[in-house]
Amino acid sequence: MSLRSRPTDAKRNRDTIAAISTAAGRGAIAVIRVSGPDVRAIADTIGLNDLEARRASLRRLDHPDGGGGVDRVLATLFPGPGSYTGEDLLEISSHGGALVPQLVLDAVLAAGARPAEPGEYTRRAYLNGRVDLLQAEATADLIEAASPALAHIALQHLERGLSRRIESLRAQLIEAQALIAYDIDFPDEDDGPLDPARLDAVMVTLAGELEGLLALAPEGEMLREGALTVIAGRPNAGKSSLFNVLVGFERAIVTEHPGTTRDAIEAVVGVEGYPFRLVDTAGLRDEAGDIEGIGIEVARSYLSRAEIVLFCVEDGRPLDREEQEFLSGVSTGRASGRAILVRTKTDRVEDRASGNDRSAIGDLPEVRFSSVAGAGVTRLRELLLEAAYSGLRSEVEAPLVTRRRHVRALEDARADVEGFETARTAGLPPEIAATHLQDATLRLEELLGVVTTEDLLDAVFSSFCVGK
Ligand SMILES: Nc1nc2c(ncn2[C@@H]2O[C@H](COP(=O)(O)OP(=O)(O)O)[C@@H](O)[C@H]2O)c(=O)[nH]1
Ligand SMILES: [Mg+2]
Repeated sequence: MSLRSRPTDAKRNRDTIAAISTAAGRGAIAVIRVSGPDVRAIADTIGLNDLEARRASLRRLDHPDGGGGVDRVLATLFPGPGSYTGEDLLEISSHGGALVPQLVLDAVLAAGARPAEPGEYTRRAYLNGRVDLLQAEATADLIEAASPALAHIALQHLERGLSRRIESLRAQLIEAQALIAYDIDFPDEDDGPLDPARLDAVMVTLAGELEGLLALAPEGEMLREGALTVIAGRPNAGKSSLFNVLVGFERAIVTEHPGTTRDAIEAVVGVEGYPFRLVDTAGLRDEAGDIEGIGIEVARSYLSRAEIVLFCVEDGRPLDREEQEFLSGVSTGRASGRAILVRTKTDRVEDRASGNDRSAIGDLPEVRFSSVAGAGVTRLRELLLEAAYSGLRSEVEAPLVTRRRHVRALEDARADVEGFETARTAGLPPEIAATHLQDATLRLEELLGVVTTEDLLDAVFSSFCVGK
């Protein structure tokens, strides 16, 4: 694997790039950004000559091939290296809409820039040392955030909250290696040989912090797409009605007839700013007809991935064997311990014959709910938050990893730290054991982007939008 740049990349990274950085559509203004060594020359060619650094100037922008003005714009030059990208950067605020920003971009391209690739501004910011890789990812997270909770975390990462935490872990790893190296080089110094307690202390802190970051990681990942919350239960149990109450408007088909929800319907809802991806599925039953059968397959495919299962049963009706089996299946599956029993239609309990079933199912949390009377919603929201985000909510300011890439790097680092401890306990020579610590350090450096490969950068930046 090649570290950092290939020759072609080096050349590509010297191009001057341009893109419309605002979203398409009707709007008062649009922002076109131009970055690279030729920015000033390009600015001169399109009528934006002699721009004062970091001061917005109202100018007429011309097409370099003549034919009159394109727009009146506000142009600001941010000279490198103190700009977003670390290069000379020109920001042009033009009028918005479908046409004008495109004409401005055309003029800039005609003057010698090339169209920017997705994420290329931030990639350059990273390559020029303006941000580390975690901050670059946080930029994308902030743009994509659909929930206040993710936006909050992304902003924290943008301000190096996570980076500082990882750097401190890296410093501890290096300290441990220094202690070992000192012991190897000067085994008979005055202080005597390395005090194992000192190394132990560093290793304990390190392992604890890695553990802490990994413990909250599943919640961090859930923040990106929402905790997958599958509403399950027999036909007519009140699933779609529950879905509608949670979504807050009529979206699923609610029907008197069993089996009308033919496929899954999804909606992302925010509970106190935390995202849940709600799925309404067809009822689970084995004597299903064809159409219902499709829905059941959908339900099962979701269930294997579900973080939470809201299992609906009409209040007062005892769970039959199949339902009980299903629930015990859930609690041994992925959504382990995350099933919530929803006793539905509580407004109708008097109608029912008898036998209010109060038998607790294991220690499943349960809620009595009525979509008609609007009862149980508050309790249900609490249970949802508890099931998906309890760790995060109790440690709001803790840096949180939000991506698979982060989790993998931290898990690898943890394995390396464990490898070191095993080697040390087995009495291996310290310089051999310490190679595990070097590996762990490398994992964290990759996480920060201190060392990286082009492949990794391509993977990180390809998910960005053009203009970022
Ligand atoms: N009285 C009462 N009826 C309800 C309640 N929730 C749902 N229903 C009715 O029960 C039937 C089935 O509801 P639905 O949400 O479609 O169930 P699904 O098949 O599980 O999706 C419909 O006639 C609903 O109007 C409730 O809280 N109270
Ligand atoms: Mg339904």
